[in-house]
Amino acid sequence: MSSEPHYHNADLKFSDADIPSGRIAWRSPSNIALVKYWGKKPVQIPQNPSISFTLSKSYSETEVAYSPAVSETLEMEFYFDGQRNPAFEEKTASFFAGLSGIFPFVNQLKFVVHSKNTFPHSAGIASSASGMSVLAMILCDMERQLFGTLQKEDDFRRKVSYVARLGSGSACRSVYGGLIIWGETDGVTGTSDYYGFPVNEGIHEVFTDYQDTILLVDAGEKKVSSRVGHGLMNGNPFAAERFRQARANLTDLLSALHTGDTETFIRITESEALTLHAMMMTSQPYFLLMKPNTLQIIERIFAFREKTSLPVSFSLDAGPNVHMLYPAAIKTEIRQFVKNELLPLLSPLGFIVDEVGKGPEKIL
Ligand code: 2P0
Repeated sequence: MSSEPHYHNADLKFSDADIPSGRIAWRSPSNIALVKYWGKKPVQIPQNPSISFTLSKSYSETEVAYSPAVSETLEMEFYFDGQRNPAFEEKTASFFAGLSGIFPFVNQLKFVVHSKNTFPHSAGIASSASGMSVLAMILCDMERQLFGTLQKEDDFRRKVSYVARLGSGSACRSVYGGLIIWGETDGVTGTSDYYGFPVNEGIHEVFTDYQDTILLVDAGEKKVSSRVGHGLMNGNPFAAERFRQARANLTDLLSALHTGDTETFIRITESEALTLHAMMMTSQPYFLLMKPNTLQIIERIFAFREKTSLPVSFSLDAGPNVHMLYPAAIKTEIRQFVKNELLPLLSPLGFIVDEVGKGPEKIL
């Protein structure tokens, strides 16, 4: 069992005469889980380990300007796409306030946050993953710059991932590129319930530049948040079996990722996507996040795979959009498939051609 790191540090405070001003900006990607996290214990501890691909083009870009607060309390303005956004402001201010034991300096500062996404938020593309991981990057980078701590990259990333997890579970996996496990996993040293752990060593080359075309079926706000969905797993009659299955799937998927076994990859990732939504349908109250065109697209993918024998599969996040996963080598065939068969089933926003990415990037 890896133990919880202790990040509370009363020394991370400025002397009153020395409260700095500055600006810092990062870009952090979303991720798509292959084995899903759905169900958690306090505080933000997953009921089962999950693994994801970090994406490349679907990211949040956030700039934080900080200056001395007028009073000894955290002050914040949050602008999303250039507009003041009270909902995000409240969420981010309460995230920062909850971190005042880890970063006591947050109470001494006023923050003006400007953020934007390259994809529609709240549509089941993990916007909380990119949005919360980018804030965690910024806070830890502030600590590193202003207090001279976290000089070792491993220590830095681990703390970022720990902090991101407190904002949103899936966010802790966006802190690194490639394949990331979050949650203690049998046989994988270094994995933890408290932070994500990259597992890119020994991965078969077919999976190192995997593609994810995100088919936007419906980009509206969803009716049931992931926070509520996770909570409903507490009363779900299939929960214990689901958590056991996820563990077994993770072990089998890891082995497929090492050997380049796309058949097993397809079987496990598609089953994980459908099981995630089955958990929603079997919760009380039950709910549905798939739309008719979600199912239409899935059936088209089944038929296309049957006809062509190409290794293309789907995954779903907590929303109606379909993530179509395939090796880079079949990009051309997939582009034709999207154009010929899938476009009429998509919302006006169309699709995003994404792929496995390298993780967060500092921009200021
Ligand atoms: C995942 N999802 O593994 C799963 C699969 C969506 C579907 O984690 O409550 O935003 O903030 O920890 O991480 C989405 O839930 O939930 C999610 P919180 P989060 O990616």
